Amino acid sequence: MNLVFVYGTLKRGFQNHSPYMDGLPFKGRHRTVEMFPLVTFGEWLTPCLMNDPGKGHRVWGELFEVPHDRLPAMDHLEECHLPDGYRRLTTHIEPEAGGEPFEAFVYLRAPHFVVDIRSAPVEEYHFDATYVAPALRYAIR
Ligand code: PCA
Repeated sequence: MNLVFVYGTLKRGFQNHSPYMDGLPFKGRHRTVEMFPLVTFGEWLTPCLMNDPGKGHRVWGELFEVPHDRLPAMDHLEECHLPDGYRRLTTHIEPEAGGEPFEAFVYLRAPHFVVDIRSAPVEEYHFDATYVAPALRYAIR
């Protein structure tokens, strides 16, 4: 079992949650211990936590328990196999409900691959109906 902290479209009710995380145990709202820039970028308005600790905000997201066999599809969605994709790394997070920080996986992208930034850094990503999920992009382009 893996702990995965999600801050973007993998959160409950967001576009990529049901296809990739349906039925996985929700472990509550959490916040990163370190600050990171959370921005949207590119023509698909992709939310992205930039691997640039110390800038931006302590970021809010949701923690889930993810079995090993569910990780490959999530990693593929986040383009971990591509040079400019996200990387599933660990960071410390803190429960909103209180308690000690602990480590969880999080998808981060190297700052030099985050081009065409469309928003100022925020502490929480809110639902954006104009986000275009990867599976739908072929229909637009
Ligand atoms: N999905 C992942 C990373 C960015 C995104 O949209 C998440 O929600 O954490």
